[in-house]
Formats: sequence, structure tokens, C-alpha cells
Amino acid sequence: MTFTSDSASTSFSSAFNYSTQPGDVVSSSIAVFKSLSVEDQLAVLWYAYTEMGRSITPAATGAARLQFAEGLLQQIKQMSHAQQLEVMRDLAAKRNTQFSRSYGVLGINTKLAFWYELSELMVKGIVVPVPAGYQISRDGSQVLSTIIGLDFGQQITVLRKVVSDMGIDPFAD
Ligand code: 45D
Repeated sequence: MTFTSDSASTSFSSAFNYSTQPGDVVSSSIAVFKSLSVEDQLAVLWYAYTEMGRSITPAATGAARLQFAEGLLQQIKQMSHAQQLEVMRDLAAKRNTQFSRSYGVLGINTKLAFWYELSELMVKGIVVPVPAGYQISRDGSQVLSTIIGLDFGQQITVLRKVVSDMGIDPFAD
């Protein structure tokens, strides 16, 4: 047996062993999140941020990697609220735009830092707010409360996965 298949089966079986453990909640949260409408995905991200805000801040502040997202954030700041919403919808819907392609080349932590910064800009009133009466779907509220109930490391795992799947990777076929 080659080294490669050996180590592959090791990681597979350890994933299998954890299948009744919280890892299940993490992967089902990711699956449910991806099945949501684009609107609900954005709303769930926002509400997750409002719940997690205090725990994220120390980890995310001073993230030097934000410099790689600076151009995109500057563009967002120049846009109308309607355009800002359109850009976020394009990212979540994986619509092939210049913005989605620029986002796609960012590293995962930079993508997280980008969304974190957007939330901060929302708090400051620079980025379009979620409408006060926005009605989130049942699946959306369920996945949101699941995410809120996860420990911080699991929350990061879910968030990394969902934001890394947004946008367009210009180098993928
Ligand atoms: O009109 O670098 C709707 C660590 C409805 C450490 C809408 C980290 C219609 C390393 C679509 C709802 C890994 C900890 C409008 C970093 C409608 C490191 C509007 C982690 C207007 C960075 C919706 C960082 C809108 C982390 C505007 C965990 C929605 C960062 C906007 C987490 C939603 C960041 C936004 C999160 C959500 C950011 C902007 C969760 C942003 C969420």
C-alpha cells in the first residue's frame, strides 16, 4: 500500500469515526446554508456576525491580510446601497462578475476578513442594512440557531466553508 492511499484511508476513517459527533452538525449546517436562497444566506451571515461579534473581534482585528481585500472594500464604499446589495448577492449566487472574480482569488481568511469588514461597515451605516422586517425562512432560522449554538472553532469551520464557496475562482475550469 502506498503512503498516499494509507494516509487517505486514515483520514477517511477518522472522519467516519466522528460521524455521530459534532462534525455532523458542522457539515449539515454547511449543507443547509448552501440550500438557502441568496437573500437568506446574506441574512444568516449577518445575524451570525451580530451574535458572534465579540468573539470574532480579537481574532480578526489587525488582520494584515485585509490589505488584499482593500480594493474591493474601497469599491463597496463608493457604491450606492442598491449596488452594494447587488455585489453581495452576486458573490453568494456565484455570478461571474469582475467583482466575484476578484473576490475568488482571495485566501480563505481574507474572505472571512472581508465579510467581517463589511459587517463593520454595516454597523457604521456605510453598507446597506438588512431591512428591519426581513423574514428569514424556517431553514434559515434553524441553521442560524444551530450556528449560534456551535463552539467558536466549529463556527469558524462553517463560516470558512461558506465564504470560500462564494464568488468565482477564475482559475477553476
Ligand atoms: O433588501 O484572519 C437581504 C479568524 C434582504 C482568524 C438584504 C478570522 C433583501 C484569522 C438580502 C437580507 C479565522 C478567526 C437586503 C480571520 C434586502 C483571520 C441585505 C475570522 C438589504 C479573519 C443583506 C473571521 C445584507 C471571521 C446587507 C469569523 C447582508 C469573520 C450582509 C466572520 C451580510 C465574519 C454581511 C462574518 C455578513 C461576517 C456583511 C460572519 C457578514 C458576516
